[in-house]
Amino acid sequence: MYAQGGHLVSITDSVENNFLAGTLSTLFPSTNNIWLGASRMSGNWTWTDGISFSYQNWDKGQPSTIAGNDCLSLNLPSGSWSSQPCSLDISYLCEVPYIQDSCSNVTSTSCPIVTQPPLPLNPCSNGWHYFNYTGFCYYIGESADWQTARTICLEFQSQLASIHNSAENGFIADLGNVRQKLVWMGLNRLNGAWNWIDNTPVDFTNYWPGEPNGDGQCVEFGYTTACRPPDYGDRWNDLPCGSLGNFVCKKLP
Ligand SMILES: [Ca+2]
Repeated sequence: MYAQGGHLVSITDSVENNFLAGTLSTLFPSTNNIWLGASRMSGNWTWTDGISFSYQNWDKGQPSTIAGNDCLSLNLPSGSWSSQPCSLDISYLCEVPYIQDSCSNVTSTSCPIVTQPPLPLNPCSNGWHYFNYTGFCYYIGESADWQTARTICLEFQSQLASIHNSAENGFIADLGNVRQKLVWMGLNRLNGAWNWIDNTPVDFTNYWPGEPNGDGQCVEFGYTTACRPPDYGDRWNDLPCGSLGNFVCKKLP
């Protein structure tokens, strides 16, 4: 599956859901259920490609509370969702192109229906969140100063997170709820220059206007205050490293 450059499909709204259910029912009239790319193996339902699990279309009585029914299937032709044992051997659909409108030509799906068991949906360990865009796993820890946060990440064989583009910044901002909480990242100038603790290049920054203003040696997502508009909630700020905050660790699966 990954070798073909795709992933199990995610669904963001009813238009996409109805389009997929209708199209698949027509193309594969004998198929009743198909895997989608979501599971609750980490406790909450999440899409493996990292998009928000906001749109939902559960069938009556679903998702099942039965232990082990932790993977998401699309029922055909109804388009309703149910939770199924992840070991179930049913068809699955790999990534499809983003559907601009419901009239898009369905023959452009990037990989075919196949009848093989799916690969594990979340390649990260329990409590960690996979972001398909970067290929890394992320973990949110709580209430530590910057050095303690760094040590905790190292104990997990990870590093305080480096951030290299706006997609990764947005993913971490949502994951860490940074509009409500101070969240440390792996950027500091303890040796005079700004460095990521994992030694990756500083090729992306996203500071508040006026920051970094030199009042600290470590960098956090500065949570929103009255004088800072909410839509700037994913911006950064330098702060004394001894401040207590949540933090984000990052590692490969
Ligand atoms: Ca500052």
